[in-house]
Amino acid sequence: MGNSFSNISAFQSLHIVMLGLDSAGKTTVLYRLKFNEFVNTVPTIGFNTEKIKLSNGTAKGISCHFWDVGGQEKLRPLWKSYSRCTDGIIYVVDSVDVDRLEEAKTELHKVTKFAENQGTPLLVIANKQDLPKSLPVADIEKQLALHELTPSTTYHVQPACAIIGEGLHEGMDKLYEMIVKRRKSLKQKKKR
Ligand code: G3D
Ligand code: MG
Repeated sequence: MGNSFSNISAFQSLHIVMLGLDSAGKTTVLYRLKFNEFVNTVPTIGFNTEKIKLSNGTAKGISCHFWDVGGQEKLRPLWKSYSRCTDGIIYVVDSVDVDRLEEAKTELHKVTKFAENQGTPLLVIANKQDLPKSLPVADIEKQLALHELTPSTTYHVQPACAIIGEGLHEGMDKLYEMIVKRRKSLKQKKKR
């Protein structure tokens, strides 16, 4: 019995890393998911980590261990070790910060090219959609050249506003769905 997601037990914790340039909204996403309310953030020096049981959507009840790694240039060398062998990568983008989209693209492509990250599902959060000059998801997808990512990378781009939490649960459902699909296909490959 159960649905198509039943092969990940509610007791099993998923390991999720959250990356993105400084000020994209990563820590706001983390605490919004944790407390279901807005928490004022300060720039992350190093990382924040939280165990969160998802409370909504198809992934409801699933435990996730999130690592929110600082996005300042001097901290980005850390991304490689934090993203290694995770179940999923969340990449948060400031949809208004058009001037830094090229930089965001370069850093994202670097991360998905690491050997240990091959095939790890990717959720791109197009954050700050509440702001009037925010770029629509189609433009973000294009500017980040997501179609040029390694063919094994499955991804979803989710418009969101981390301050009020809009789009976050939908995004987590998509990520969860991609993680389950990947596990199934890895299992089938092992059987062959
Ligand atoms: P980071 O962890 O990626 O560095 P933070 O980013 O979570 O610290 O957020 C950086 C700033 O963006 C914060 O504002 C935060 O409130 C704001 N922010 C995060 N998400 C959203 C959003 O969806 N919409 C809007 N309008 N702002 C958002 P401050 O003023 O503290 O720098
Ligand atoms: Mg932060």
